[in-house]
Amino acid sequence: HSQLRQSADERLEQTHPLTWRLRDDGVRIGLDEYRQKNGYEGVRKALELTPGDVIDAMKTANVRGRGGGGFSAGVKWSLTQVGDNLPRGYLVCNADEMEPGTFKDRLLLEQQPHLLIEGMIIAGYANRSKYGYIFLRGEYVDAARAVALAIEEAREAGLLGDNVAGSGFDFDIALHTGAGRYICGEETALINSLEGKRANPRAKPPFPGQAGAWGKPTVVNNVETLCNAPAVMQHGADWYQALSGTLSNDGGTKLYGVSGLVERPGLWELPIGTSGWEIMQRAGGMREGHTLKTWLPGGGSTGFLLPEHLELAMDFDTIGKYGSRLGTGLIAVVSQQQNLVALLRNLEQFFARESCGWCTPCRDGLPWAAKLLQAIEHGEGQPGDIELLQEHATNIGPGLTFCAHAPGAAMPLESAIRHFRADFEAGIAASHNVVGNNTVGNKE
Ligand code: L3W
Repeated sequence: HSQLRQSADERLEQTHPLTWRLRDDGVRIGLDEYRQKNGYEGVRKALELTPGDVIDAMKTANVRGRGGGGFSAGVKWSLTQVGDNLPRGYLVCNADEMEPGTFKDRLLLEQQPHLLIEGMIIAGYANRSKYGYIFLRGEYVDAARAVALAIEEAREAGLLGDNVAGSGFDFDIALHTGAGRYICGEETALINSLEGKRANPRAKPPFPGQAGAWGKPTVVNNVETLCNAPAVMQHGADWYQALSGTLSNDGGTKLYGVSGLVERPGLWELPIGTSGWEIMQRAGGMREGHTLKTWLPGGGSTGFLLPEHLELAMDFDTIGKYGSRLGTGLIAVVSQQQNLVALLRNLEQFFARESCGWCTPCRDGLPWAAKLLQAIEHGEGQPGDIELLQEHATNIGPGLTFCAHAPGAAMPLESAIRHFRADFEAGIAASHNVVGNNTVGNKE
């Protein structure tokens, strides 16, 4: 039985580098179990290479940022390779997972924190950092406990602290829990928050890799991105890149998920570039009595797509061509039986509430958009409201604010109107079909 189990594990390791060790009961994998299953092999291999070779491997593997940006992790790591002063700066893991409909990093943090720690040691070594921070969403209490325990275990085993695994490289990790604001997930706001300042985003450039925390070069990577580094080191860049086969030019696997009115909402590790349709099969399709109207491919700050777009490869470049973005890769479905305007109003209210208030189009534009949507939702929209919403979507779009918060909020708004204008018109028609004696109800 144990031999069978071992060969099944070996097969899984070849296809599911992020999740193959996870237990059916969801219990956190401790250091011993992690090590029995090839844990920290990636660190061992990385420490035999030069930092430059580690960075080159990440570039060849084409690991793209899994937080939603899709920027090459290898290129990001190479930004810090200037100047002779060591240590060069900081590594920050962005674990402030708060994107609507996104619950992928939580799984890794709660159940396999050593994979993240291993990825951070590799990234820290590549960047010649002495300290790494995990900026964790405050509400993720179980994850905080799991990560804190794993940091302790790694320290006791000599994998963190001075002279990591006898290599002469010093690296330690501090866990920092946030206070519950979405904007802290924006990398420069996160850095400000970490420094003890108000979480306002900073202008870019300079990018954090050039000048980040306390003015030093700082690499900020999402949890899932860092969790890919151990497999790249252990099995090689070409192996990792080939995991996506012919599906995508991007390398590796991706944690994809589905939420909403499907049979089995959940999370699956699949080759990057898997189609939305294939992912929906894992979720068992729409729940009985529901048909798919539209879907968001990767969180609330992506654009709505149509059912026929489920055929597309879920990778950064493909989804980007259809007026949306891959984002976090966690699909949120909307059924024909749901009210799209109400759903959008809910999203925009969230974005309005979470604006840091620094840029006027974001601070004032988002609440205004949410208010217009609320009126339309209740059949109280005025003629011209749709055009006003479209204008808002343009005014909060890319390049007009310091950070991607408002442009992210513009994406579902703009795409919903583009695809489903009639839904919005219905909310306006009702209030203007009041006839002479205040009788509401021209339903034609
Ligand atoms: C050096 C350049 N570095 C870009 C770096 C940049 C960042 C990364 C991605 O937001 C989106 C956002 C959310 N030299 C560089 C460079 N970089 N050009 O690359 O940059 P960017 O500008 O694409 O975006 P961003 O500000 O990091 C990422 C969206 O993700 N989102 C939110 C997700 C939230 C979570 C969560 O809660 N965990 O993941 C989902 O789609 O709206 O549009 O590091 O410095 N020339």
